[in-house]
Amino acid sequence: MSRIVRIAAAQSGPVPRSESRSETLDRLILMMRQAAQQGADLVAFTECALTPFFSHWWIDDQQELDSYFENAVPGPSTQILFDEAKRLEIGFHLGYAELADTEEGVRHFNSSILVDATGSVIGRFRKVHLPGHSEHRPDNPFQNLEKRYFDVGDLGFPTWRGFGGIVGMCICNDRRWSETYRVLALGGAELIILGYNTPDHIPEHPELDRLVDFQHQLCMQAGAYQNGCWVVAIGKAGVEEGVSQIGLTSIIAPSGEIVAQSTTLEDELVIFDCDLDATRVYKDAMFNFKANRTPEYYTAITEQKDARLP
Ligand code: CDT
Repeated sequence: MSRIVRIAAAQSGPVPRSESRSETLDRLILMMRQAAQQGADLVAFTECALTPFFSHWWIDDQQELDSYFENAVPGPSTQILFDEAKRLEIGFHLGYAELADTEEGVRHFNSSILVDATGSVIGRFRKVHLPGHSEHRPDNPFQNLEKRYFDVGDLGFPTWRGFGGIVGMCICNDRRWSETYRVLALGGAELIILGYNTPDHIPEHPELDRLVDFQHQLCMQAGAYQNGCWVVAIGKAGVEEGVSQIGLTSIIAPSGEIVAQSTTLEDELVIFDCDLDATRVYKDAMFNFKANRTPEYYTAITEQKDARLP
């Protein structure tokens, strides 16, 4: 049996601060049209796809900071994406900065949505693992201020039925945490979609620079294999406002193999026919959770005194 979903991972090249929101949307719409022309069921855009990745510089003025956020999606600037997707009968995934009016007040989230081919929102996710720091580090070549600009996502790691299977989302740094994949897979995820903005230099740990590409792939390949999931990872690429980002947009099979990857540092579509039934051999055999996981023993082990961290 096969359940094929043709996925177009739409890598973004640099988005300069001088580019207007509608110019950036034009780039996304062009890629959406190209994806539809190539028969894609789903086009997936990156983390904070509507703007440059503003966590890379210090912003003092709240109004200026809020200008990078969307009050509602669909909303005035993004309705055009929904209309075009509906016209083309293609689903999409979009990462964006979300300004949310919650019961606890206004919150800033690093969010993504999943939209089906009729233009209806299937799912919403808010990034849980926020990297970086909250204070200004003027001696660094660039900032990583997600801990200052965003609140921790409050929706957990839900999964949804869509595109003939079960789909989950996470965002960028979430991909480095094994819990992300396991919680999504416990929710039945067969396909995990994530966008990212990953610099090729870590100011605080330059000794890790040589490993950035390797560790980007390592965590996703392991997450895909150990959970029998497809992982579709869509990057920002190239030098954006002085920050060089890795690209390496990738589609990873449940075997853990990278089956398609970007080759440029620009806007680029990476397309692959993902067979959701290719998850079965892993989910039903090697990583059959029901037959093989023993959570009651994991708890017993971590509760043993000797096993505790100092
Ligand atoms: N956007 C985002 O989460 N970026 C982080 C940078 C971490 S620097 C080690 C990432 O995990 O790619």
